[in-house]
Amino acid sequence: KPTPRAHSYTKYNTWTDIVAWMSSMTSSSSGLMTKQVIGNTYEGRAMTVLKIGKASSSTKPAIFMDCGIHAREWISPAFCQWFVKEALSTYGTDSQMTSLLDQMDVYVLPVFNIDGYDFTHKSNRMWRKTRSRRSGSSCIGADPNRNFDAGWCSMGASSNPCSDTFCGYTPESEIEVKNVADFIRRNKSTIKAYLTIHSYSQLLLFPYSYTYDLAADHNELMKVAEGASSALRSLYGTRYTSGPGATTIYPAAGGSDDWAYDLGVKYSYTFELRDTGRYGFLLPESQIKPTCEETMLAVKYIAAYAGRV
Ligand code: ING
Ligand code: ZN
Repeated sequence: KPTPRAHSYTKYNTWTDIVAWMSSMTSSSSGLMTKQVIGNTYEGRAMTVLKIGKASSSTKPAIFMDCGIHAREWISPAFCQWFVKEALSTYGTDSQMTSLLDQMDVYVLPVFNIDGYDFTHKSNRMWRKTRSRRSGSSCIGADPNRNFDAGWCSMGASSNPCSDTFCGYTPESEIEVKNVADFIRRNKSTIKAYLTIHSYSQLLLFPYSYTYDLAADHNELMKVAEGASSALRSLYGTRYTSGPGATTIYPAAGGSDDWAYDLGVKYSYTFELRDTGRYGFLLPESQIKPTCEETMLAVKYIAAYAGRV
């Protein structure tokens, strides 16, 4: 059995590496981070949410962030790992991170679509969907970002199980989607922001994607997105475009941000990280550090805004 490669924040880590990393980070966090299993994937892997924040006797507002909804978007789980490292290592020294974690809890799901992520490391680097099977079709998986109960399968999604944007047999038919939706429903009263990290295109999207109608909070969501994008750009000049999904990228129903928003999580955003297509999903490891550093500024901006009193 080969020795697993040591954990590195500037490499694309395997699921096995990430499991070991979650345990060691939790143990060494001095109580700042706890982990909880929210359910298993289709293939039986434990979906673990990391809760980061200073323990408090009163209820704190929270943010939920997931990475790796789509298997091949490797920069996304790399960002969640970077975020956790930064949160734990700068708490107590960085004033913004300290007040953020004093006032709020951040729930991080480092890899949403674990079965798919593992498959991209072992068999097909360009796999996007889950790995669920159903009798009646030889095609595998559904698109988790078409499987949420938000205008489900009405546009920009396919009812063909062989399509890369297959919406699934019913809303939340994918167990990974159901596990996350159940967790957010259970914690709905505390969750003020929902952030989901994808790649690529350098976009900061917000509802709606399932309709061309503007969200009730459109102006505020746009203002916050533009503030976050300019914070991001301040580091290396990377340009992001902000706007509603339907007109900024393409119409697509069943997405997690639209679902969270309609549930009542107002600050609901989809990030599409670097690049704009030169490398696409195959972003070189040399770009992990700058991408994560600049994205931290945008995430901290939204967190500070959503947690303001
Ligand atoms: N893009 C997203 C996708 O799922 C998206 C765009 C965002 C769709 C929000 C629906 C809702 O297609 C990538 N790159 O996955
Ligand atoms: Zn994606």
